[in-house]
Amino acid sequence: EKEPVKVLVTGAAGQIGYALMPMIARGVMLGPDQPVIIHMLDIEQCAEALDGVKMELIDGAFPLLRGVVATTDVVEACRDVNIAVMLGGIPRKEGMERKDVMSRNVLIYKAQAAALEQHAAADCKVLVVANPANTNALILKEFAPSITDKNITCLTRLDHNRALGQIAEKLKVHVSDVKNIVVWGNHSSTQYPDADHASVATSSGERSVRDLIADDKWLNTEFITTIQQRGAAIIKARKLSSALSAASAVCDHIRDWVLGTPKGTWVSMGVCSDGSYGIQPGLIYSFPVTCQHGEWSIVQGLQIDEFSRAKMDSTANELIEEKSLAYSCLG
Ligand code: NAX
Repeated sequence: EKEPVKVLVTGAAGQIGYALMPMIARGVMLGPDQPVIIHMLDIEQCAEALDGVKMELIDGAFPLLRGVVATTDVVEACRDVNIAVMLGGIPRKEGMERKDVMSRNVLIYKAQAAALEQHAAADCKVLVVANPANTNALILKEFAPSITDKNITCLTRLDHNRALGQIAEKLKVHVSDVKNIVVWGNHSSTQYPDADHASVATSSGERSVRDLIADDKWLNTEFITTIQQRGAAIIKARKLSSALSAASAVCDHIRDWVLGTPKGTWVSMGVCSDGSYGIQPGLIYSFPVTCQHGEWSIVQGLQIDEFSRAKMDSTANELIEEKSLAYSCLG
C-alpha cells in the first residue's frame, strides 16, 4: 500500500473547506488508491468549528483517511505536509478598502510562507486559493525562497472550468468534450478567458470552438464578461460565494498537477512567469499548462492576436499594480 500523503488545508473551517474535506478524504484529489492524512488549520475563533469538521471526518469513516489534525498552531499544521491548499484569509467586507484587505492578507501569507518553508516537506506543492490569490502566492514565493518557484501556484482552475461550462452550454455538448480553454492572468475581473485555441470532440473529429460558434461577438464580449463576473453572480444568487465549484476546482488543480494532464489537453494554473508570452518574469500569472511527473510547463507557441494581446497585458498590469500595493503594505 502507498504511504499516506499529508495534505494541509488552511482556513479549513470556512465554506470551501467544508466542501473540500470529503473530496480529499474520498480520493477525488489524489486518486482512489492514495491514502491521505488531512491537516486542518484555522484561527483561534474558529477552533471549535474546526473540531466539528474533524468529528464529521471521523464520522465519514472514509477508507482512505489515515488521520486528521485540527489545529490553530501553524507550525503543527505545516509539519511534513506534501500538499498545502491555502484557503485561509480575510474576506473583503463592506466598507473595506482594497488596500485594507491586501495588507491583512499579505501579512498572513508572509507569516505562513515562513512556516511552510521551515516545516513542510522539502518538495511540498502549494496552491493558494485565498484572494487576492495571485498576489498572496507571489508574497508566499518571495518570503519562502527555499521553496522552488515551481511549487507555488494559485487557483484559476475554477475560472477555467467555468469557461468550459459556458462553451458546453452554448453548443449543447458535454462539458467533457470541450478542451483547451485558456484563462490568462489574474484571478479577478480582469482575467482573460480565451476560447481561440479551444476545441470540441465531435463525431466527425475535433472542431475548433471558433468554427462551431460562428458568433464571434458572443465569444469576444458576453462569454468573457460572464466568466469574469461569475463569482459575483453566484454571490447574488446564493448570498454566499462559490464553494462546491471552488472545492472541485482545487481537486482538479492538484490532481492534474500531481498525476498529469491527459495527452493533448492543457489546463489553466496561476504559476510563476518565466517571461513566456511577454509576461513579466516572476509574476504569478495564469497560463495554459500541461503537467507530467508532478511538474507543470507552460504551453508554448499559441498564436496571440491583437485582441488577446491587449487583454493579456491589461491583466498583467493589474498584477504589477497589486504587487506594488502588496509591497507598500509590507512597508
Ligand atoms: P471563508 O471566509 O468561509 O473561510 C476562510 C477561512 O479562513 C475562515 O474560516 C477564517 O477563519 C480562516 N482564516 C482567516 N485567517 C486565517 C489565518 N491567518 N490562518 C488560517 N485560517 C485563517 O471563505 P471561503 O468561502 O472558504 O473562501 C476562501 C478563500 O478563497 C477566500 O479568500 C475567497 O475569496 C477565495 N476564493 C478564491 C477563488 C479562486 O478561484 N481563486 C474562488 C473561490 C473563493 O472565492
